[in-house]
Amino acid sequence: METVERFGVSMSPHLLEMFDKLITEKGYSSRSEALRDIVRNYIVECQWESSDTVVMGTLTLVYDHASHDMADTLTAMQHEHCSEIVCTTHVHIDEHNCLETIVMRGQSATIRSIADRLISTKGVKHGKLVCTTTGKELF
Ligand code: NI
Repeated sequence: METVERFGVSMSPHLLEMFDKLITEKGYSSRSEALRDIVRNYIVECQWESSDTVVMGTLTLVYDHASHDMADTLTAMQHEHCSEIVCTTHVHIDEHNCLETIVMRGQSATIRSIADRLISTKGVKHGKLVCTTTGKELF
C-alpha cells in the first residue's frame, strides 16, 4: 500500500470557512478527501490541455433522428473515427428524439476535434463532452 504524505496549507479563515461549508454540502468526510479530489481534477484538466496526452472522453448528443438524416450522418462520422470511438449507446427518448453517448479514447486534441465536429452537426440539439482520464497516473 502506498504511503501518504502530510502537508500544511495556509489560508484565510474566511476562505477556509467557505471551503468547509462547501465540502460539507457535497458530503466529504474530511478536508483531505476533498483536497485529493480537487487535485485529481486539476491533474486531469492539465492532461486535457496537453494535446498529445491519451485521454478518455464521453460525448453525449441529443438529436432528432429524422431531421437532416441525422442518424445516418452521425453514424458515418463515427465510422471515420472508429480507432478513437470505443462504443456508443443509443437511447430512443421519444418518437423523434434520440440520445447517444459516445465513449472515446485517444489524444486529447483528436478527441476534442471529433466532439466539436459531432456537436456542431446541423440537427444536434445538445452536445456535451465530458473530459476524463485513463486513470493510469492517478492514485
Ligand atoms: Ni433513436
